[in-house]
Amino acid sequence: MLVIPTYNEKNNLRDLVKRIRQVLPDMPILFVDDNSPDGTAEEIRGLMSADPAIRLWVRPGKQGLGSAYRETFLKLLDEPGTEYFIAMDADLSHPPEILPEMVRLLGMHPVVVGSRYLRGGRVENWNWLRRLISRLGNWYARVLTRVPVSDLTSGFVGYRREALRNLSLQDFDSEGYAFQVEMKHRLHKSGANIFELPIVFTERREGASKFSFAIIMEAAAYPFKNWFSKKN
Ligand SMILES: Nc1nc2c(ncn2[C@@H]2O[C@H](COP(=O)(O)OP(=O)(O)O)[C@@H](O)[C@H]2O)c(=O)[nH]1
Ligand SMILES: [Mg+2]
Repeated sequence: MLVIPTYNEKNNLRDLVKRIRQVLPDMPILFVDDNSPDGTAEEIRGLMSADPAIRLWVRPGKQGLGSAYRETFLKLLDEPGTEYFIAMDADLSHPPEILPEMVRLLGMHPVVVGSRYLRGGRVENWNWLRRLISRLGNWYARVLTRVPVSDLTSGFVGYRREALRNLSLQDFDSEGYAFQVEMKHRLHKSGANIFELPIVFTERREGASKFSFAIIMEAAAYPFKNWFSKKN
């Protein structure tokens, strides 16, 4: 199952679903929308009328990406059936064309990360400052957490059900990029092997990024807090 959180993504959805359906015609897709003011949920309901494998959960208001994933995974773990969950962004930054390969790899690995910083991966349409922040952030998070993954802030991640079940998701406390780092860190500590697959990440053309100074600060604090609490 694909799990796609949305906040004001109305203009990306048609293309997103079209590109997913070209490679995975029947894969269930769950959108988790935080009651976007731009009418994202309405747009999704329109797509659902033509595609019975699309589902939508609407939450009452914007509560953050980490909270969207935590709440959704906790609910999905109570529903039997689905073998794996693939988290991806709605803004077409994560190439849907790689999904069949990710699905294949999830047959062999508990966690598969779409990585920009592996040979063969890259980022398109970011300026030097945005690239530098991401590179430095990843380097710093990797040094402090010691998780051997080249793209710790990636949000394009496939999880086998068993990998998520061991995590105590209700105890997480981060949003934004910090959430992505915390997920990989906790998976690594739980003993899960994390496999990386190179991807070409393309910055969004439609809609606005939720990237902000507060999100950078939170992401900077997570590895530090963690490192500090381990040493003392
Ligand atoms: N449900 C939900 N989705 C969110 C929230 N914040 C961001 N998203 C979604 O998370 C994905 C990544 O967000 P984006 O703004 O592109 O972040 P960036 O790629 O770091 O610039 C997109 O699909 C957003 O619509 C939120 O508070 N709630
Ligand atoms: Mg984005």
